[in-house]
Amino acid sequence: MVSLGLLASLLAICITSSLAKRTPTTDVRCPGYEATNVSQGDSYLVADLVFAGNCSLYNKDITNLRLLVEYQSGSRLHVLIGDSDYNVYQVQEQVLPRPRTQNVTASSAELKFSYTKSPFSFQVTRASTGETLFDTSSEPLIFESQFVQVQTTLPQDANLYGLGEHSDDFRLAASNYERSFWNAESPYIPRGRNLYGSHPVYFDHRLSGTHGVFLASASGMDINFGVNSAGQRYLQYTTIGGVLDFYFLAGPEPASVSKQYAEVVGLPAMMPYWIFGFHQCKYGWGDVGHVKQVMANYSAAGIPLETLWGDIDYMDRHEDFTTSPERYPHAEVRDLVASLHKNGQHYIVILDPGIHHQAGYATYDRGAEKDVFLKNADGSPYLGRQWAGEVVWPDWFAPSAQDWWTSEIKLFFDTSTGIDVDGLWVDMDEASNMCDLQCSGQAKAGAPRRARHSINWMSRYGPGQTPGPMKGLPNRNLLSPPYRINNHNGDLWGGTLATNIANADGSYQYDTHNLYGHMMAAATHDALLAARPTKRPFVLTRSTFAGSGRKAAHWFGDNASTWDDYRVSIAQMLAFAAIHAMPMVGSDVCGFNGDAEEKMCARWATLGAFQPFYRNHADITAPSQEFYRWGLVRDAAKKAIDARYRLLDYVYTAMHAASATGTPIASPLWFAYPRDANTFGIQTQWLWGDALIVSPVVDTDSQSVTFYLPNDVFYDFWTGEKVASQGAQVTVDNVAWTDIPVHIRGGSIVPLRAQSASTTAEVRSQNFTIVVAPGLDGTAKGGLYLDDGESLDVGSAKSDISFSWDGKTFQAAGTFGYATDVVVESVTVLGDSEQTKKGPWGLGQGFRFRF
Ligand code: MIG
Repeated sequence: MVSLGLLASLLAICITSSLAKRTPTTDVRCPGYEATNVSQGDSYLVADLVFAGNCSLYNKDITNLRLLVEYQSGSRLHVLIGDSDYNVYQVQEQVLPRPRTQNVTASSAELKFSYTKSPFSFQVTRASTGETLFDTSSEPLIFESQFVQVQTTLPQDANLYGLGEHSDDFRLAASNYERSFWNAESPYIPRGRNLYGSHPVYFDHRLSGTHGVFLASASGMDINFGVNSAGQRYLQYTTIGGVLDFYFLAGPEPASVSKQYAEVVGLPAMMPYWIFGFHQCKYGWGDVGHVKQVMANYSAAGIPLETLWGDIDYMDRHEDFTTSPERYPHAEVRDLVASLHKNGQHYIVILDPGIHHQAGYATYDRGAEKDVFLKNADGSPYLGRQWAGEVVWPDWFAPSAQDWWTSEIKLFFDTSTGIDVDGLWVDMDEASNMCDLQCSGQAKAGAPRRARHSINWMSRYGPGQTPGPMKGLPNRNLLSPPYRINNHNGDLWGGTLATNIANADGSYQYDTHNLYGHMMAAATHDALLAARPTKRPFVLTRSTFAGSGRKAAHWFGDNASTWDDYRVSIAQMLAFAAIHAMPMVGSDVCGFNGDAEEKMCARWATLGAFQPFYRNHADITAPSQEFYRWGLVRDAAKKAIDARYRLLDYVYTAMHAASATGTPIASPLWFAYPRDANTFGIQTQWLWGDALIVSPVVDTDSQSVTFYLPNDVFYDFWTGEKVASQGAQVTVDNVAWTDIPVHIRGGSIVPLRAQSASTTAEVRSQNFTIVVAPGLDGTAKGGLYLDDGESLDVGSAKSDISFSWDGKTFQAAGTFGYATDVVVESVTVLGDSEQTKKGPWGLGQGFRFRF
């Protein structure tokens, strides 16, 4: 299946590339726009942008644009350019709620807006340094109905990150590089291609500070990095529609940009504690007996297993909300779940968006009854193909879609009569369609269905503006627009839904394609919340959009069991955790496609243990790769999980900070050492929380690693040994297959459980031991957040404890609302003369003592 899909997409690339005219062949220089009727208040500027001549590269130019500039906060500047009639599509407010302006005065803001009247261009500068951060003057703005282009110049030595989802370098290539956004099924996560998600945000890191640029657009687009004829580096956005809705984020510290971005797209969901446990999945577990065997094998091998996952194997004829009567009888699956729960373990199953188009299949019947499926222009159901065969697709904009999805989930996953899952996994939600246009016959463009818009948009439009429907301009070619983005599936509709299909709110798949998975994940999250109102929902989604972290976690799809994908998993994790406000991410450990090899899988077992989402998963055509299958892998996994679980509360504390403030749970070294240029290109080491640096062996089949330690003091996590560095490459040889180098940064205090356990529930009853790693100045600090690990609203039943060490005195202070019998057994201060004080100290109140 996978290789067929790959062949098909390669074929599509070959066929379409000859047709593709992706960049203007003419050297006509478009004249751009002229800014008129400029009016300015303390905290905003509005202007008309009037087209200054003739250009029409692909479509007719939109002659009247409207510019709105808002000083939204001291660190956030909003610049919106759209048509003056507000017909051009904008991401629906309920899909991506945008922040309201706090109306700060322009003079108090860190980011300044300035513009050139004709041809219109704009600049964003940093007030404190006068530095230009964004400047569109090198090329005139082009704004046609299906072709929008704007360019900014970049510093010659720019360090740019983000623009996921991709499998390329974490620090983006400087030139001859293109990022395309069109969510797509992407077997083997090809390099240089559009993958499953779209996050049009980048961080630009400079020695003088870091800033972020977010283009709040779901439109298909290409972003090109190049060098112009004047030798100047640039970044160019080319979209096939939508408005230019920019949010500029001032930083200046790297983590402040992460927080400011989370303020725009939403703070990440707080995860349940148990989700940090180790997960095992596989496509192709033939029956429930096999699953029970996996569970037993883990237990026999003494490897902690937190969660088992059910792939589409559990379903009857691949229909959502069914169990196979022969292979996964309902009663036996319930039995499996009961025994997992009895052990403190968990169960999660998959759902696909394609709903079998089959009268008598109850989920379909109820959905048809509630009118929740996408339709052709003539009102007939829009058909496609997924695992179940001929399918219809939920229209997440349909008024009753959420009700229908919620009630299906409540019914099937009923805690007392159904499959009592602990979370849900949504797959194929790009949406991935195995039979694109053909299944429905060539879909024809039709009149949009009646638009409904209930949101009050006024505040986003400046004084006196009445918004239009913002559901997309009429008379566009929605299947084959004249400018072709570089989609690896060829046409926009290749391997997905026809882009001329209207959603229930009058918008089109052409404009909303990149939101499909984001919306399915959100609907699934909201359904779980309705079903289990007091618990934090857990949803894992393959397809994402900016802000998906608010409701979901993500894995990086169908990678391969290769060393290269092992390395890439680090860059992908860094992009999502540090840049895209999606902390709970990870790759299929040991790789999805192909055969995992013992040494690689051993390394990957240790690598995954220091990343947020830790799940071993493989394809139906791949051999089984559970950790107990090889001696080395078993030993590596045991050691790594032991460390992961002892650090669970440290990581959970970082997760809490991520969800409360947007601080990343994992980040590149330059987040902690922003003035050390040696760190800017590092993509095989990372900060795990803010105190640990992980530096795995990354070379193929190697036992050596060379990593960088900035100018600071560190302590080996495994031995406590002090390592002073002037900022140097360190080479370590003979790294055992079961080992991974990890260092504690001087200046940190790390709470650890004194012992690990076989489930996260048992970990919670272990006592703590605290490690103090004094910094160069002899002091250190850290924190510990505790709650019950699962309640959505913990009220005051939480502890938020700060630890400090001034060289002589250790202190724990803060709030202590979470009741626990667990104590701090000991505090160890690392250093030349390591010292330990034995407690116990209770965690019901603060304490301090001298060494
Ligand atoms: O085309 O449900 O990425 O994790 O095992 C395969 C079967 C469909 C793709 C997912 C993968 C999952 C598989 N799915």
